[in-house]
Amino acid sequence: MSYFSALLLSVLSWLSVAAANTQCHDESFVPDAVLRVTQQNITQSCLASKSNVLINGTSPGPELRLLEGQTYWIRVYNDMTANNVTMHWHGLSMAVSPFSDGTPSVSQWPIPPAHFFDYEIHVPVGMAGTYFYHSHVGFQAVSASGPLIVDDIHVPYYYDDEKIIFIQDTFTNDFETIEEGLVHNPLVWSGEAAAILVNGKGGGSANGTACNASLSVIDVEPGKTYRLRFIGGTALTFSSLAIEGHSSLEVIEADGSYTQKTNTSYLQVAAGQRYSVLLHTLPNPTQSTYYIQLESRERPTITRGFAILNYGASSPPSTFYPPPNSILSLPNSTIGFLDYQLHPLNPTSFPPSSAVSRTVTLTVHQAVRGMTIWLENHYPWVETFPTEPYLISLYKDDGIEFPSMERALQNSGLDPVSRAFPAEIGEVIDIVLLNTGADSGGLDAHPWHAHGRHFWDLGSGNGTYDAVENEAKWNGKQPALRDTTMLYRYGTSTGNGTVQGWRAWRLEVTEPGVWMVHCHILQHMLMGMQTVWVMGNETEVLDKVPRPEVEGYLTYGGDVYGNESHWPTAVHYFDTWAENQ
Ligand SMILES: *[C@@H]1O[C@H](CO)[C@@H](O)[C@H](O)[C@H]1NC(C)=O
Ligand SMILES: *[C@@H]1O[C@H](CO)[C@@H](O)[C@H](O)[C@H]1NC(C)=O
Ligand SMILES: *[C@@H]1O[C@H](CO)[C@@H](O)[C@H](O)[C@H]1NC(C)=O
Ligand SMILES: *[C@@H]1O[C@H](CO)[C@@H](O)[C@H](O)[C@H]1NC(C)=O
Ligand SMILES: *[C@@H]1O[C@H](CO)[C@@H](O)[C@H](O)[C@H]1NC(C)=O
Ligand SMILES: *[C@@H]1O[C@H](CO)[C@@H](O)[C@H](O)[C@H]1NC(C)=O
Ligand SMILES: *[C@@H]1O[C@H](CO)[C@@H](O)[C@H](O)[C@H]1NC(C)=O
Ligand SMILES: *[C@@H]1O[C@H](CO)[C@@H](O)[C@H](O)[C@H]1NC(C)=O
Ligand SMILES: *[C@@H]1O[C@H](CO)[C@@H](O)[C@H](O)[C@H]1NC(C)=O
Ligand SMILES: *[C@@H]1O[C@H](CO)[C@@H](O)[C@H](O)[C@H]1NC(C)=O
Ligand SMILES: *[C@@H]1O[C@H](CO)[C@@H](O)[C@H](O)[C@H]1NC(C)=O
Ligand SMILES: [Cu+2]
Repeated sequence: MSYFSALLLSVLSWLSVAAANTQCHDESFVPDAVLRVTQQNITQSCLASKSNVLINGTSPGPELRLLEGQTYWIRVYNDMTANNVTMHWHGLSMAVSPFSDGTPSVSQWPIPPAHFFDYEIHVPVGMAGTYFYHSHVGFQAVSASGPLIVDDIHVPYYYDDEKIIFIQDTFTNDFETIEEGLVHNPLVWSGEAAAILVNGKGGGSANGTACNASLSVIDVEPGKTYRLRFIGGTALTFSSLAIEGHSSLEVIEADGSYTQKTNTSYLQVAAGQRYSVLLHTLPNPTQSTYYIQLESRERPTITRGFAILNYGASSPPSTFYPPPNSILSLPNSTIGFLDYQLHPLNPTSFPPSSAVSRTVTLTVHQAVRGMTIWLENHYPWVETFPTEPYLISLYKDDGIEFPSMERALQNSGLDPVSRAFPAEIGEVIDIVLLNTGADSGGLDAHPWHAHGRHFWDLGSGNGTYDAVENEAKWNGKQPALRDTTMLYRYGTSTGNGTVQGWRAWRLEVTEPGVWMVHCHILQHMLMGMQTVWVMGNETEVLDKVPRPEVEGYLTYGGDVYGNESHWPTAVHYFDTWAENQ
């Protein structure tokens, strides 16, 4: 049997899951976790108090811990009075039921103020790792996010303890002002990050101006092994970071997949990326504290932040402040970090280049058309498109035609009518992201993120992508599975439209669904740097949850959105799935 038909068979058996259970989530239904979203004024770092979207009253929100192999219901309350919200389970997309991915322009209507929505998540065994959750509405995710850890049944690496290092940035203006500016004609830029935060705190400097705010403290003991889980929860900042006095870090996980141990002395964490590293603490530390230094890269100015690695845990805990100057010299160039070095811990079903059925190039370009917008293969994705969530449109058949593969194949993979990239179940696609000079000639670096199935990250380069030549660079070893990797810039400017830089992914299309693929810089998203992929044909996509069960999802504030006087009735997708196995 060919690789292709074996794949199809496994998919067909999965598809037998058509009927859907529904259940009324009345007072007898107890969600596994609850998140409450509010809009409140808070102070962060050295900045004046401003409006932020918080989760359970904090930014980052509380840590969520799931166990692989289980199904969970997470209830999200929108306690705001004037804003919609959704929650996206970043990196877990393939584990969510069709309406649980949390994308307001694709998988669901947003949760209206004073309403709640129950998200269903089934984490298969093998998905243990480091994730996060965040709002997918506007610029809210600058603060509305928190760590999500999927615990292992059997941990493949030994460590004594683990610590989360949740990285965020913050800006002088509040999220609503920034959002208005980014879609304004002409563009009103957000400004550069005013601070980098670790676990919600941070001081340092921005563009040379010092900020002496108290730091987060990571308590450790000598002579132990810690798993540090770094989470790139920033809006804009591409962080380069290192730990004073601790120059050997071993990467063991990237974006929720275990890797073979890979040594590095520093890390680069872009918006949307996660890494776990093993840190072997010093047996006999000569200082009681060491700085963790973080710096922005690929921006016109440097924002610097610090946290503390503390061997001297004391009660009551001490307060620590940033050093007056930089302590560590972090590399200036970001290009190619860990590329061709990360390999999966256990072999995966990595398809060889001979199995690739199609190569899709996704060319990004910044244009000024009054507004400043990002185009993908000449099309932007802005507030005016789509006008309702894409999946909902497909169900209602009232706005968007189901994407045509025929039209897409004549247009580099993008169907210009439905503005989607269609893909057939069973295809193996190389997706090649291409960077180009803006109208002004400028170049930017972009952390591209895929919802849906994780891709094998094939690497990056400055010339052109050649599948066979690139495969040779792997030397028979497999690339790691990722969900967010960098489209680098290979210079700060070039000609208008000149291609300079590529990143390639290999994607095995196995499950029907509608998934976003976008740059994870929140500013760029609002300026149009987003795409949608429709995987599977109309029957395959829409029969996952058939009528009449789907009705409650089709209108804003519909039956599946609960409120004070209304219990929602939700589809139990994975219950059905389990019963049919
Ligand atoms: C969030 O807050 C609610 C109460 O306001 C609480 O019931 C819930 O457990 C909290 N969630 C987490 C993950 O801590
Ligand atoms: C909250 O912050 C916003 C700026 O983000 C400000 O306009 C508003 O007045 C503040 N509200 C309160 C109650 O302090
Ligand atoms: C909330 O979402 C609905 C549906 O997309 C939209 O009509 C409404 O304007 C949104 N409200 C706000 C405050 O953005
Ligand atoms: C950074 O600081 C320099 C010197 O004070 C100033 O000229 C420049 O405008 C600042 N840049 C930004 C982006 O704030
Ligand atoms: C990684 O570094 C450790 C020491 O920190 C060393 O023992 C090991 O051999 C290194 N591994 C590789 C692959 O270089
Ligand atoms: C930062 O503030 C702390 C507490 O007020 C103070 O002890 C420290 O000297 C300050 N550091 C600098 C560089 O100003
Ligand atoms: C990075 O560039 C700055 C300014 O050009 C230079 O001072 C610094 O030494 C460089 N750092 C490294 C690690 O190369
Ligand atoms: C950049 O190139 C595009 C496509 O050729 C063209 O429409 C646009 O006017 C150019 N922009 C500038 C500023 O030259
Ligand atoms: C990338 O290629 C372009 C065109 O050949 C060249 O101008 C540029 O210097 C290269 N950049 C890097 C970082 O090698
Ligand atoms: C969709 O694909 C399935 C195979 O998975 C096939 O049986 C069906 O006929 C296709 N439907 C359409 C509308 O093409
Ligand atoms: C609560 O939901 C029900 C059913 O969707 C709706 O009729 C009612 O208007 C909602 N109440 C509020 C206060 O929004
Ligand atoms: Cu971008």
